[in-house]
Amino acid sequence: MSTNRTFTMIKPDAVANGHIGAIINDITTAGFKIVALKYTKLTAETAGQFYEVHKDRPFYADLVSFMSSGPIVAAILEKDNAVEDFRTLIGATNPAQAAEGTIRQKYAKSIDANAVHGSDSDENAAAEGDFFFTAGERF
Ligand code: RTP
Ligand code: MG
Repeated sequence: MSTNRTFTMIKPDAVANGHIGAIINDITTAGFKIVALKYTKLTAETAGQFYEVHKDRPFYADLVSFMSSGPIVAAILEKDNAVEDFRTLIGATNPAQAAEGTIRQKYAKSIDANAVHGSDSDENAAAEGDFFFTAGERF
């Protein structure tokens, strides 16, 4: 089952700009089923833990600061080939390079404020889902 799941966050920029509903609509229209869903806010500490894999990258401090700057929506999504198909749906990390019709092309403003997160592997999808959701919060 977990190999057909991915994890996403609607990032603080997209929440602040009023795009929660449109992004969830794009996700479900693309065939993803919502397994878990939560409106919450990361602290600097929890954002730092979530992005620990990037801790030596030059953008880490800005990323942690941005991701803890406002509320986010976290979700676990299910679909065949979920990880790869979801990254296709959201588009390139830099919205200036994101394909027409992708979520980042439509709703993101910059490489930092890029609207959504999508897991990059089945292993990370499972770990990231576990970071936010207990077993009893998945349906
Ligand atoms: P995400 O994890 O958010 O789905 O994005 P991604 O896989 O496309 O990109 P990743 O390499 O995992 O980077 C995580 C987030 O860090 C910011 N970033 N900034 N200034 C930069 O060069 C840079 N590179 C990455 C982005 O906001 C990216 O989503
Ligand atoms: Mg990533």
